[in-house]
Amino acid sequence: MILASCGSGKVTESSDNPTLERLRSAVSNGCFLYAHEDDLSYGHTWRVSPEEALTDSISRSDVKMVCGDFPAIMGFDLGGIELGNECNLDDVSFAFMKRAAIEHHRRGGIITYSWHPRNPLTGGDAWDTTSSEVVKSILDGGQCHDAFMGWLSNAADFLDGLRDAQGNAIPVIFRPWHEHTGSWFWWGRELCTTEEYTALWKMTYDYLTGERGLSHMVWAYSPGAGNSEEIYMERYPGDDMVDLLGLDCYQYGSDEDFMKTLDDALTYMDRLGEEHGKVTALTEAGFEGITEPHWWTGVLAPVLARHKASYVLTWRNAWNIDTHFYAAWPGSADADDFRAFHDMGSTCFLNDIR
Ligand code: BMA
Repeated sequence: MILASCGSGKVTESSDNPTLERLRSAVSNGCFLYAHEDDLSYGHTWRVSPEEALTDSISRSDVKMVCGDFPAIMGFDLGGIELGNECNLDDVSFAFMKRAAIEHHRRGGIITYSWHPRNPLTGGDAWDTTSSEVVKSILDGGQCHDAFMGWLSNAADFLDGLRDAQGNAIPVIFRPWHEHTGSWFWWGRELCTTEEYTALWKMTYDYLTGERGLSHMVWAYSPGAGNSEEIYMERYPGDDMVDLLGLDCYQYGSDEDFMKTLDDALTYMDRLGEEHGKVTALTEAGFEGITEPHWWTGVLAPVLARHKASYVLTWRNAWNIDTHFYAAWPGSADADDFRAFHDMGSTCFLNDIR
């Protein structure tokens, strides 16, 4: 049984999903977990190449190099698994992704998966919004239904392979069909109806949990930011198919604008979490290139301190795009502030939860 400690409190044993229980206990201890996308796969100046996928020691991490600790949660993306590719859309080998997830779990951490699958109707990528028939085409009776069920099967095979040394399934957080309140993915708001979106979620949920028996996953719902509570909940699939209420919220303008947008959303999410009995989280966040050196303790942490989000995941530090990073790296302008963020009593990294 996994126990987690955070701040001064001690967590009780799980009677439920152990991952969900650890998130809940962080909140009841007044803490939140820090998560980083692709943290073990590459950083601002390095990467595990596909050739190193089976030999790398799984020890490099920009976050660890800066603050001495791994993130508590590691994010990975399944985009490309649907086609049976060797690497995902950001060139991370699925073989490495599997090893890294199992190792992070062994070290006491938590894993979350997003998925940017390609467009099953047009053959384009997840951002191909040229047709508003895509979701309809993959639902039962649609022309791409059978092919898409094959895609889901490939994703299920990968998720089912995430097992500890004893063969037990690892209870990952799964976050499909994200940012659907915007219209930049083929499953976005203007690309399908509410009924089609919720049917897509149900089809995904029923297949993975029912047919494939992946009942240990934590299902995260993650609309984009900047919307009213009504839009946030417009396409909510239902309490029986969601475990966690998430939010994807990035800073594009001033600190004040970001803080207000985040604060407004987390305010109604706190309430919705209570009403629906769900834990909440900032499932994606960040400020590309982090040009504000005190962003961690001066912008992000003060808003989170007012709310009940169980974790915050900042997006990836791309090794091949100079300004595309969302966590500190050795020598980055925000590195001192990131260390101060790590040292705050309210933040949990891997050493705090294992
Ligand atoms: C986006 C960017 C892209 C990346 C995609 C999926 O936000 O980081 O470069 O391909 O996420 O990870």
